[in-house]
Amino acid sequence: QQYLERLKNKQVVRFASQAPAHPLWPEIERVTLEQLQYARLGVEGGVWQLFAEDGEMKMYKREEEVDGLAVDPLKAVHTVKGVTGREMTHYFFSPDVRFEWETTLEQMKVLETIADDTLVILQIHKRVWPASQRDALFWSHVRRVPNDTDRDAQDIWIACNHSTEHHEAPSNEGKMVRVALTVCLVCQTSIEPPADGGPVTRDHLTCKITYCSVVNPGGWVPTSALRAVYKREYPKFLKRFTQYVKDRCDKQPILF
Ligand code: 18C
Repeated sequence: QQYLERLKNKQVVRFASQAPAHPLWPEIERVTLEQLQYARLGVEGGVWQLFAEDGEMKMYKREEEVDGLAVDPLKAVHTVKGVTGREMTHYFFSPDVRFEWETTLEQMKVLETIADDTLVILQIHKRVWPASQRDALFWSHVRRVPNDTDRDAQDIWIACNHSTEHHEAPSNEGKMVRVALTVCLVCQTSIEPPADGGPVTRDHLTCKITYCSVVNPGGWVPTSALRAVYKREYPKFLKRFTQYVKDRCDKQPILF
């Protein structure tokens, strides 16, 4: 009975999107669920190295190279009060607000709307002198996932970005170097209900965030310069993005 109920829940989530009819769907489904599992694994065990910390925010990396190019996987955890996982992932996914928080961007274009929750996006990033300018072409998907391990807990929300190809933006045109990326933002809300039984407000919300990213910068970049950019840009991003969502949601009705 429990199994059937779980299955039913999963199907409601799955078929709520129009994306399953798209040829990219099997990959979107697979990568998103893989990223969810990967994000849920802890950072214990000695392979992750803490490289930045600020209050509740902790950022870890694993130093890895492919053909001499640093592709260090990054995992960050953070706890933000006053917002829900749905709100966090919504603003991470929504192209309408990307320039409000994403400081590495020069241009962005939605190349295809696969569904309300699934887009193909082309981004041109700011150039870091003296390296060549980079662009990124990826599908972006957001969804709610029922919490299998604790049925009383709030659902989990995930936004996932993964490199793809698109006929409108071949990678071999122009002087831009294309990066390859797999990124996810996984969020879970907890509610500390008011002791007096009153209504739940933003004061009772805590959102636990895990952000994972692997970026292959493409072309050639010296490892030390690249690691210096990572060290500066990732903490800046996560602090700015989470503050943006807090400010944006303040005084707004809660979106669970
Ligand atoms: O996840 C994030 N943002 C999402 C929405 O934009 C999406 C984007 C991922 C970023 C891909 C990286 C693109 C290359 C950027 C190059 C320029 C960065 C510096 C600009 C400074 C003014 O998922 C949040 C992303 C947070 C930022 C990540 C920085 C990653 C750096 C990658 C370096 C690539 C090589 C640049 C050359 C460096 C030369 C020393």
